[in-house]
Amino acid sequence: MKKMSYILPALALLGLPAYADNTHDHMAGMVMGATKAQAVTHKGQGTVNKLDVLAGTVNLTHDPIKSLGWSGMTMDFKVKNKATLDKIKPGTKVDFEVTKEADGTFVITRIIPAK
Ligand SMILES: [Cu+2]
Repeated sequence: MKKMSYILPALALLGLPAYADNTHDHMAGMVMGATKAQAVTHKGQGTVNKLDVLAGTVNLTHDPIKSLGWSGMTMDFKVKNKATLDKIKPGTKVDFEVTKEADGTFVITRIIPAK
């Protein structure tokens, strides 16, 4: 049974994605084409479900974001500047801008109540 100890780890390696996104499959292809130096801003619209001003996080249901290839969904974001959450509360419809950080996470750089 010695061979088994080689085969199993090898299979596990093959099955691993290049990086893991534990919440959203639709982000999995996004890293490939991205240029490191450029902070590309993507605009989105959505509705806030909940927020944590102290932690600087917001959960929102966003519409499809074509520039990212995202379909509409509900997800958590970090916000760059917690003060931008001042005018936001659960149920607020928002326009927002999001950029991808060097570590692959998506961070909201601007979020304002939708007109
Ligand atoms: Cu999403």
